[in-house]
Amino acid sequence: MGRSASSIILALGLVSLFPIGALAQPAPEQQAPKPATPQKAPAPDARLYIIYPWDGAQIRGEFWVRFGLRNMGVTQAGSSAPNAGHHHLLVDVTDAIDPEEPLPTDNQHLHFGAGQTEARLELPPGKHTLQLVLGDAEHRPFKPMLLSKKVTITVLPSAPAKTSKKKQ
Ligand SMILES: [Cu+2]
Repeated sequence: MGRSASSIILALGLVSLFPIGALAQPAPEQQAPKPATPQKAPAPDARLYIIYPWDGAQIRGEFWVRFGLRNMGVTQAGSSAPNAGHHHLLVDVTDAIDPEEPLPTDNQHLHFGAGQTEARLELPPGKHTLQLVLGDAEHRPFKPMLLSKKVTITVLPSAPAKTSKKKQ
């Protein structure tokens, strides 16, 4: 067997291996670092908490959620004001929050990028959890994360209408 035969085998091996390697390793351009500022630390004595509703509350209908933050300030999304962030309300979120990434935006991850400190919610009857997480200018958690205690509430079905059995 000459040198050419082994070259062919080597070439075939490379051809078959290449696509697997390409799938396993992201292309270099996808690994380019994002132009992100480092995540900030929260104030050491900061506390994030839900003022209302309290844990175990039973609620009928729409309700206000009131956000509490001590020893830090509330600012707008995009603002890099020192010692400040904006609120995010997690509704029925069971998966852990990624400590490095911006919080998702969907109906379970509510952003209050104008600096709001309360929100009106209407949830279907049943048990629900609410939790706050403070986010930085880029919607990322602080490092370490500043989270509130998780509050569990029960939304009661709406009261039966008194006129529901009226005569036709
Ligand atoms: Cu946000």
